[in-house]
Amino acid sequence: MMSTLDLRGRALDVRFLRQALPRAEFDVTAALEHVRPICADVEHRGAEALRDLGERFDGVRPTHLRVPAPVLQAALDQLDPDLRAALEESIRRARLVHADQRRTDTTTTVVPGGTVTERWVPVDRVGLYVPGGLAVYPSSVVMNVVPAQLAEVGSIAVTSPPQRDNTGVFAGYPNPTILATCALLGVDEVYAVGGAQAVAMFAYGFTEAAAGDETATVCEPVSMVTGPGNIWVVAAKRLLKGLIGIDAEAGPTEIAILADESADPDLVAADLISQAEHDPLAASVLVTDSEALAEATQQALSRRVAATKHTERVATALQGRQSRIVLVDDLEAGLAVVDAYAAEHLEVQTRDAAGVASRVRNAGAIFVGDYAPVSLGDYAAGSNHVLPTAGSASHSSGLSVQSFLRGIHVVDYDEAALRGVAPHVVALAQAEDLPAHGEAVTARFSSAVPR
Ligand code: HSO
Ligand code: ZN
Repeated sequence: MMSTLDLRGRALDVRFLRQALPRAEFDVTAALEHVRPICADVEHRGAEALRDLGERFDGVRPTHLRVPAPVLQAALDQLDPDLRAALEESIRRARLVHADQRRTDTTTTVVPGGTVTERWVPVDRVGLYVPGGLAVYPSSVVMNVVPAQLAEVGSIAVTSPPQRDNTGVFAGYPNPTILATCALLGVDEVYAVGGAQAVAMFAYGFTEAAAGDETATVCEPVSMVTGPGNIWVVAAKRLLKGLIGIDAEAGPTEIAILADESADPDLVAADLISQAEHDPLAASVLVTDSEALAEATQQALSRRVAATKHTERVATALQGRQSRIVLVDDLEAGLAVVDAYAAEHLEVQTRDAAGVASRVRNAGAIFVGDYAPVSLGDYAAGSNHVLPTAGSASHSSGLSVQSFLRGIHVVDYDEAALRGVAPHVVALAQAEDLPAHGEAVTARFSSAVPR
């Protein structure tokens, strides 16, 4: 089912490993040219452009770009009770974990009379993108909104594409489960806009004049856009980055599993399939020093892939160039491979899984042992599921409270403290041929230069 990469007896330097385990093709650069005119259209024509683009790309011309409060309430009222309970538990656990990520301000006394305080200030306003269509992920609403709320972001808006199949009160609006999740989380500013145009809407904002007995709609520009999306959304985020902050460019999802012969091949197969289910471009990688496990996993995959709901999508992902069973000499080599790969999700299914996991350096999130599958983290572990993909786990972390905070250094020196360090500032300024920098300090202590 999956092809094997036999690295036994090979020297495992990072450059070689990166080439040997490529990601799927995900060409954001090419998509940039398509989204550029879309974003410009939203910038110049605002609401009218958003409606036209909704009609063109989502097959729906939304009557109201902003979802009215009664529609959000209707979505919550009709939410299946079991699903509501699951979402509530997911929210509760995520809040527990993310509450511990909150930062407190710190003040360092550098010298008597000279302090630097780091003040953590939340971003004023964020826009959260929630995909629609094939991928309807209320769990992603939770994973984006919870850290933003715990960071105390003052204003949170959500957008999701209008669904062409919606009927009744939901006609022309996003998926009702998405709307209900927003209502559960207390988010009341929700837009029926998807794709690249949604990112542009958040970046530029729009105003729509009142029509008839309706009040005007104003979407203020946001400082930051987060949330997963398809390639058009990713391209728009890249294009507008700078004007807005972004979380990360999320690529197709990935799971790597580091396993030895103690692992259960059926569980390994189930977990590889679980993430392959997202996308034909998803990557599933098994790294093992056990040929027997590799063989047994192949057999388990054949059985499970045939029986699972999205057989075709899963099979395409598992057979793509981005998915592999990697054979290594020993766990040491396995660790080198998973570190070079820097998976979005890494499962460790080995003896002393916790010990092995503690040695991993590069991964978006690590799942330890037989009872912590990635699906648990996707929905209800309390951890965040917005994680770095495409190897970016080697330098970035997943979405967190920190993502929505800025640490502002507040510098407060009195006269004596500045006087004490003045010669050093002057010396450094002279070394950099920036004498006016030094003069800004000495001006406070002499009147050598006329005021
Ligand atoms: N595994 C995905 C998140 C997700 N899974 C949402 C199910 N729903 C990326 O981490
Ligand atoms: Zn998932």
